[in-house]
Amino acid sequence: MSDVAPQSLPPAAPKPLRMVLVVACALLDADGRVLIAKRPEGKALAGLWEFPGGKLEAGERPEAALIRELHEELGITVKEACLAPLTFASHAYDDFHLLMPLYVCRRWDGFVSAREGQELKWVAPARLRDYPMPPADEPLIPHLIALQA
Ligand code: 9L3
Ligand code: MG
Repeated sequence: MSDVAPQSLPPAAPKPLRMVLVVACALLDADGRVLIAKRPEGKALAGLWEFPGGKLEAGERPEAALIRELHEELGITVKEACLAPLTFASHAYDDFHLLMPLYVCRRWDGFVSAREGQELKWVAPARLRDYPMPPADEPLIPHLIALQA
């Protein structure tokens, strides 16, 4: 019998996660409250409150995707010049890595309405912690609180 220790294999490299690019928006009203939407039953992360937005389509610019999502979900028309980039969220889920720029928007045309039957709430940034959010959205809260300072 050999007393040479079996050669140990290097640890397997973690499988690279698929990157998913999502854009989100903090719509701010005249009182500085921010709009959050409850993810509906049947969707991933159902019941959690998020900043509205969604996935980029193939070849779409982030701002164009956000303007499209805000129109589809909330029925409002946003001009690109009214979207100000604020920060990025990044979160690794089990099966994909989400990268999500957050924009701030204070001006839009039309009235905010729940076009997809989602529950909507206008919330003071300091109260956002009262609403359970997806892990990507939660770290964005201090950035919104800082905006008001
Ligand atoms: N997501 C997280 N926070 C947000 C948004 C708009 C989206 N503020 C996550 C939820 C999903 C993924 O991004 O895992 C894609 O979103 P959707 O297309 O299911 O709304
Ligand atoms: Mg969406």
